[in-house]
Amino acid sequence: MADTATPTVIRRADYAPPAFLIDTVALEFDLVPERTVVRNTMRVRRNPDASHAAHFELMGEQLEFVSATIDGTPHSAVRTHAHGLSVDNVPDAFELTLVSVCNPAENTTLSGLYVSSDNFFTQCEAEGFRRITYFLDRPDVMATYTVTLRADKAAYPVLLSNGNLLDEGDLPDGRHFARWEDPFRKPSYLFALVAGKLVKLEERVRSGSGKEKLLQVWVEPHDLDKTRHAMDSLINSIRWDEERFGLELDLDRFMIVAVGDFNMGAMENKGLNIFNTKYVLANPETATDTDFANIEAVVGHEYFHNWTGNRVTCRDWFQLSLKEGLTVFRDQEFSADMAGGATDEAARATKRIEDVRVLRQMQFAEDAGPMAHPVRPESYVEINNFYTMTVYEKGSEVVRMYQTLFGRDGFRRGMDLYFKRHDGQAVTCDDFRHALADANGRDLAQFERWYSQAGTPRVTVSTHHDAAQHRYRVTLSQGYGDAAPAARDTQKGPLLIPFALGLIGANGADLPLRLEGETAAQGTTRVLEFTQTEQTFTFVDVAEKPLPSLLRNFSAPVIVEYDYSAEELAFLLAHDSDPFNRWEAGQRLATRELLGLAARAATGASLQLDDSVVNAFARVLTDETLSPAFRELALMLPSETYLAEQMPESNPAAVHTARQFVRRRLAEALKNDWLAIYERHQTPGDYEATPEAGGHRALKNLALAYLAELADPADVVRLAGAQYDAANNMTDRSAALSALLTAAAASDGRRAQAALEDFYRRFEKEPLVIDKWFALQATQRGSAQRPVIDIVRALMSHPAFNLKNPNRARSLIFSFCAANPAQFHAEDGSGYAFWADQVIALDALNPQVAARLARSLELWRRFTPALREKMRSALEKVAAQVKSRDVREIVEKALG
Ligand code: B3K
Ligand code: ZN
Repeated sequence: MADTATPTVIRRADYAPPAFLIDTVALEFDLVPERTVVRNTMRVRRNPDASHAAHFELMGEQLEFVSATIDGTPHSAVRTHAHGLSVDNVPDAFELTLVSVCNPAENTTLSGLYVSSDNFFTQCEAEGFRRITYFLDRPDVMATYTVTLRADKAAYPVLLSNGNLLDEGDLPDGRHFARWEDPFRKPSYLFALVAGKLVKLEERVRSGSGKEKLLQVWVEPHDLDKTRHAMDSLINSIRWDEERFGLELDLDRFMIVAVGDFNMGAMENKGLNIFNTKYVLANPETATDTDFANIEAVVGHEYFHNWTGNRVTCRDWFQLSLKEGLTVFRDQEFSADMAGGATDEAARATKRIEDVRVLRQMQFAEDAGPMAHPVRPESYVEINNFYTMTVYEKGSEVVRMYQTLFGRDGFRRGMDLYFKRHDGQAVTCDDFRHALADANGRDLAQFERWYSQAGTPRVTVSTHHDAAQHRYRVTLSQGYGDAAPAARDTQKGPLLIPFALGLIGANGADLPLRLEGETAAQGTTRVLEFTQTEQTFTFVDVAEKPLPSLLRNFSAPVIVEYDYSAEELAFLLAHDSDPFNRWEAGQRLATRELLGLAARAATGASLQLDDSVVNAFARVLTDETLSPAFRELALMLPSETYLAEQMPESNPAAVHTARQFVRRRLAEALKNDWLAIYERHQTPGDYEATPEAGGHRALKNLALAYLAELADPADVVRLAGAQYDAANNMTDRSAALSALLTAAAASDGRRAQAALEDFYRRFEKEPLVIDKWFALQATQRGSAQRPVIDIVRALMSHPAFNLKNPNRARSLIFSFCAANPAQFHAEDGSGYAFWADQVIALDALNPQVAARLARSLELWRRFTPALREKMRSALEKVAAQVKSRDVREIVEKALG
């Protein structure tokens, strides 16, 4: 597994079509954990569109070669080598049969064929298929597959693969077989098989054209009571894609399988989606409202890939955002439609706010560091390192901008043309852009820069009101500010930025908008097409000086700089008709205050909170016209990670002090309001997984979390303790436990300890809940007497901890290193030393998971000097010992 040689850089510019094509693949598996034999028969021919190649080159990794025949006769000119196998002297078209052996039981990378809880699973994207058989493992080689699975019937009663079941039956010696056929051509990364002791929830539905479809959710037997929500989410996804995009399920059968050991969220294998249990299993006792929402989103995401990814796939991995950005956009729209339909803007906005918060906190940070890359990267060493926030989330924003420019109908026209042109093909981001441009009669050449330029654009706004002429001028200028070196090299010129804007009058109402040269006003929100480095838009008939509401609904993934006063922000928070910008105003107000306080905290100066912030928060808190879900989002302060990144030098300790100070001040100043909210938003009776009920729980639990900040925690210990005991759902129970842990810092902590013990006993048999138990402890506040690193180190030896299980590793190690900044960045460097040890340990087991963890230190250059030096030594320690290409790429880029 070790790649000791200098890693090869793969470049987009070097793309060449494959010299050979594979039309059909017949796979036969004899499934045995330690020694699975795979027989692979391919129909191969030369690619008429490629230059002649002397050899047929197939990729292979961790395979034991057994035999090769060409057109039925043993072939002598087959050479195996470090990266696979070459066949010399091949005819123009031939049938090649290769037999090889792999070892799923020992496969801790969870890429290729592996064993989890004694069952077999596969994960092939991006380059896992070559760990199963020798193949031309690249997405522009599309074939139809038939798959025969043979295994011991008692140990592996269920045998699944892509497509439709052709045949099944018994074999001698207690074995049995199943044969599957996928009628659609697909790239190898979409291959899947599952074998084991699984049970299913099954449902038959009719698709839009009246065809019957069999839907199944497969899980381990004890989890059958947690499958209903995933099934409902699947049915809703099928309906939604028919209604919104006219896209129908193309197979007779669609299966989802849950697995407890999985590197990421889920995988869109054709007709056989494989999911991390975290994104399938839910019932009210074990899953939070957030879990329910995430399951709906991920089930939707993988289902939507059936068209955006599978029917039309990527030509090469540089085009990854073609399927991922587009499919994230589709899942975001699905969730928004499920929450608020097409018209409830406030309900849709809560989803939008959550998505933008993730983008800003994670993607903007990525764009500011050594891993910065365009939505369509130019090069990579390990493709698995490029399943990034940029490719996914910024990619989704890029797709959203087409819809913002052309409207829902124009976007749909573009999608229709895209499928008409490219169904069954492996294509590029340019092909997608051309379809959108052609369907809408537009030239989108400039828009291409969104795919090729890295870094977060900054839009600086200045305004001028001419009271005599009743004109209002808005001048926008764009650039990238002080971009990271990795981003700077890619920046060539101005972007086409759809900049949505409104103007608000003194009474709080939107003004009708008429641009100079127009005969009449058109609406109250305008999407300005901002294409120059600097551009001025002049509005006429503006008698009084308005307040601008900028970048409504976050119409482009940019940073907006405009000098609002605190009063103006409070006004926007109270009046903006755009719910996203109402939230945004509150965040700007809080961010500014918090950064000022953090700067003071860094010098040890005393802290004081401006009344304007308390008053603005009080108004939102008590405004019963606002939905509880919106209020919860508006009252949540920006995260410590986000705030630290906004400082000239990141100082996590100072940010923590400032944010804690503000939380406590808001808790104290508004104590009675929080208590009233806590009472008013109870949800008695049976648990309901609706957005409304979830909004009440969210606001109520936010109140509890603020109350837990009070210097005297007696009240909250009583409330949270009672809530913990009485809870009939995981949202309330985990929120109560979290509040008890927070309050423990100011009390003796016995109640928290008792609840932690109870929680463990109660859910000992529920791995996903035990993950929460680890995560809650890893992200807790801690104290000087009891730093969280000590707790985390102790938990590493807990019998339930297992480094090989990615969910468990994430719940303890990643939670601490990425979600507890004040403790992780402890001055003594203990967090970094722990991080280095864990990256090195994971590197030997599972490079993909290790590489994710490795990224926790990539912004080290932006921290205060003392931390910076300690981070550098930790990175150097990892760089000296790393074995995998995955981790090496990350730490070498970080050390640069
Ligand atoms: N396409 C997969 C991700 C595969 C990651 C490989 N390292 C899941 C998804 O985006 O739907
Ligand atoms: Zn995806």
